[in-house]
Amino acid sequence: MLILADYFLAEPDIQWRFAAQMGVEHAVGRMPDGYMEEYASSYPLLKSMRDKFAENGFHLDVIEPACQNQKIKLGLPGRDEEIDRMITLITNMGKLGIGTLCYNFMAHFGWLRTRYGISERGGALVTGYAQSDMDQDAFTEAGEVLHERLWENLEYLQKAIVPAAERAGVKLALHPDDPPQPYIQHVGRILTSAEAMEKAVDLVPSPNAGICLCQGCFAAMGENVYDVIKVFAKKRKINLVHFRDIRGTKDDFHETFHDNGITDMARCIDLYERNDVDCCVRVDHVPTMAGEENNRPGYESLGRLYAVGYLKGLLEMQHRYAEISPEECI
Ligand SMILES: [Mn+2]
Repeated sequence: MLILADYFLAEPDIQWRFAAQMGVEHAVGRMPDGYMEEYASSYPLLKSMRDKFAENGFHLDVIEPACQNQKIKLGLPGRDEEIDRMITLITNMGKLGIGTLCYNFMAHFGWLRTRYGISERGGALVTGYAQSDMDQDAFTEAGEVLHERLWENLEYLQKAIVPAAERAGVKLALHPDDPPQPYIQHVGRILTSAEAMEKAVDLVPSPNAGICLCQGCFAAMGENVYDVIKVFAKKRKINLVHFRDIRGTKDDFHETFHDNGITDMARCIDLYERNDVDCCVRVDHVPTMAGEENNRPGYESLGRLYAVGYLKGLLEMQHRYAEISPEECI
């Protein structure tokens, strides 16, 4: 069964209160920006974070994201120290009952958007990405980063953290690349298709190695999101769901309200449940609505309230339907 969760900063803010008021009881927690490395290295700090959630009525189920870990991704000197820190984080999560780590393998560029004020339904503002908005002939300080090297680096990481996750009893949720472009300014990105995601989790096969099924990423890849859910659910590889949608293609797309994208969201919820997916689901990237400043594109409040309510309704419908025998439906 999918478990309704929301995304929280580590320190209580108004989003914590909104979540409590909406009846959300499970948390995907972000370690404090600027101090992620300290939290990832420290049992007492991570424990204090978990305890703060508990004091406010939330169970901290997921840590997202891991540290930037650019040396791991780019294969630079010092990557073993970053890997050791990631193993410490996973080990401490296991001790603290935080069951899932969501991490990504985007080198140099992380989550990337080129537009922040695109008009969606009713004039709500959403983010978007267009490959042509950036000079793709330009080089970054990362230089040319080839796919082959990234695959080697990912395998090196998986070989280290998958056994650690098994020992700790922690599930790994590898997030696809967003946007799913094979190259951005000569920096390769490898997790840009369903096939690549399958390959990635099978680098070191384990019941603990899985993915974050970020629906919007797979939609932007041009994948059939329903087939993706079925394939990864049958492999028991869905360890977290990001509930979001887009319009467009990987070369030019924008976010949407959760009920206004290219994907049938009710069908997605139905497929998770019918295929016995057991993990947290959280909304992501909400539109900025009337009266809001758009200071935090994708993370303002009103769109989030709407999205969580919508998701909660779909989940309740599905859970209720699953309890009812077919005869009772007639
Ligand atoms: Mn996502």
